[in-house]
Amino acid sequence: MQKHEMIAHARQVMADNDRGTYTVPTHGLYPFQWNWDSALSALGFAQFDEPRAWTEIETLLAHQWEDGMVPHIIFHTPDDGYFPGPEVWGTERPVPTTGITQPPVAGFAVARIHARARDKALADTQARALLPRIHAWHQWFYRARDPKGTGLVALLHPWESGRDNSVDWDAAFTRVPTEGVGEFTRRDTTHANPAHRPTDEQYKRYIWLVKKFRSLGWDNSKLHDASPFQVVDPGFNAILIRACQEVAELAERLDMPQIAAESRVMAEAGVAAMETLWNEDLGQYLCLDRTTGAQIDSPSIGGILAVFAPIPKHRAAGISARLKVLAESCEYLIPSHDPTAPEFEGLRYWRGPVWLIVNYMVADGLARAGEPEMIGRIMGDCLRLIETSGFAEYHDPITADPCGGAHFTWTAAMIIEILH
Ligand code: 9WN
Repeated sequence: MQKHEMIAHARQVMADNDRGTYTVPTHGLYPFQWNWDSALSALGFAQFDEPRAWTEIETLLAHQWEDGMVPHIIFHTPDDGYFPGPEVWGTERPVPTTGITQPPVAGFAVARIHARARDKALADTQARALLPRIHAWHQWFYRARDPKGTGLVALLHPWESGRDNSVDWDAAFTRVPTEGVGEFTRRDTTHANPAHRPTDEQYKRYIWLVKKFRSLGWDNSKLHDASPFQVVDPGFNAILIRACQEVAELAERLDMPQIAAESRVMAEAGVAAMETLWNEDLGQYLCLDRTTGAQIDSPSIGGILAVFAPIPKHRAAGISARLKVLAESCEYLIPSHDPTAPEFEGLRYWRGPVWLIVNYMVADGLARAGEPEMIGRIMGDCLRLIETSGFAEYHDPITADPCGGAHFTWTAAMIIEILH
């Protein structure tokens, strides 16, 4: 496929999923606005329609909670094609939202869109309006999800990670009960192949956590300590740290010194604390189970995505070396789980498949760290996957089989990013 054809196709996917002021990840499977999908999709919009890109992030942040949290789903219009819908979450917001969050990539997206904006006046106005809200979200993270001030935030629900059924959560999930979750009907498996999705057993635990947090009135001053699931994910923290750093730099340029100074402090503490997640045997970062205090022995993409943060140069070189090893066991980088590990499943969601958004962030981190060796391979694999199998939600790293939902917004946005 020619470059211009691929871009045209990607723009069509984005247009089809555009609901005017926000995009849905894909029609049918995900009929609402998702947090990190929107931020990453805005990067794609910005390549051809800057006002539309800003609107995407504006809409997301318009639904920020009073305590600073930015929810993971905004249920703009009713749709019973997705479970769990607003009635399960019961957050009682004017426009219903979930009560948990997602990777805070919006700060990075705003800085990047601002940096390459053609309409500088619009970019300045938008960034000035958005930065205080994004900063409040970042501060919320360290207040609500790092109450002991370790420098790293914990996830309280796998859906917060964006990597819902990663092997990383398996051991910690055994401590989440299933009693009392009641009967429910999943809707995802009517839109996508059940073999590509999480299991029913995992869904029971996802719902148990939702009900637990709901019983606490979604009060974020209580949720952290009450949750049996508290996992520190290097990938998630890397996104937060990078966002804090980008916000610091942009705030400085826009003469917002307090936001700049506070953001810098959060980013520096985060980078220092990331070191506790490094695992020398595997040559990558690992998750930490905060309830046991132990590292989680699971070689997933979370520990590779850590390179998105401004980690020390020798650690970025370590991640590049790790990618070289991973490249030997798959056809397409980057598998979301090490293909040589027994838990690897090439088609099942976050237990093996390649996700273009992760590839994009890892490649960006490597470039920033001055470690270019694997970037061409990663970006080339993204293009080969789409050429072979279309704009799927995710792809098998060995066969390129398209998985999950088709016609996917952020997959299209990443192709637009890569080809521009
Ligand atoms: C739950 C929308 C979202 C992504 C996540 C991805 C998947 C939802 C689901 O889809 O999660 O949030 O129901 O499976 O794991 O990263 O944001 O594309």
